[in-house]
Amino acid sequence: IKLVLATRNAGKIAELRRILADASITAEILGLEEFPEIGDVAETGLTFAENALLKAGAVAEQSGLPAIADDSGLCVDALNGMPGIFSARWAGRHGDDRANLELLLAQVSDVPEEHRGAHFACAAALALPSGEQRIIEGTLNGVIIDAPRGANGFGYDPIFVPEGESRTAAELSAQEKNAISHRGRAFRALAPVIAELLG
Ligand code: ITT
Repeated sequence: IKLVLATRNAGKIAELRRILADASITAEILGLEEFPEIGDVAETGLTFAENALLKAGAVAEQSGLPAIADDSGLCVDALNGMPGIFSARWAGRHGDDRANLELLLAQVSDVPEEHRGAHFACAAALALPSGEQRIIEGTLNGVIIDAPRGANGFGYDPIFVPEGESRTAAELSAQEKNAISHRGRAFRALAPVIAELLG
């Protein structure tokens, strides 16, 4: 059985391959590089769930195979939940993790420690070529710190300290991050659904 991973984000791909393997998903995972005819899917939704379903649905339809997608982001309390669904292009250029992180740091620089709350959110979508779809969300609460620390993970990990931790998400091992992360939670919950629908 084959399953297409409908994302071009290298950080997500590494985490998802491990999360799915640990959740005993035995399907052969194909990357989008195996489907050069599939272009970028416009993320026109207003929520993580809508965008994850748009990505998984388009790839399932165009590949003729079951597909999973992740739409995720960082929601900062002091910024009214932004960057949220705009996390990947917060500073303008899609996927410029360093610029996004620097802009966010500048935006919270005046926010006092007690108001530094934030959460990561991930919507995990499964779509079948038949049109059948499933969606499950996961979150990870934490705080935004003043300066980046750590070299693991991706995106905003160096400035995010998960609740109950003293290290940033970028100072956790991949295994430690997956155990508590928004993505780990969402896709571990989706795993039995994948197993059931793929048979
Ligand atoms: P695909 O659409 O191809 O999956 P993308 O990077 O465009 O890749 P999103 O629109 O879902 O994906 O944006 C997710 C952004 O949110 C990502 O670029 C990071 O900046 C941030 N993000 C999501 N999960 C994260 C995590 O676990 N750690 C750090 N940053 C994360």
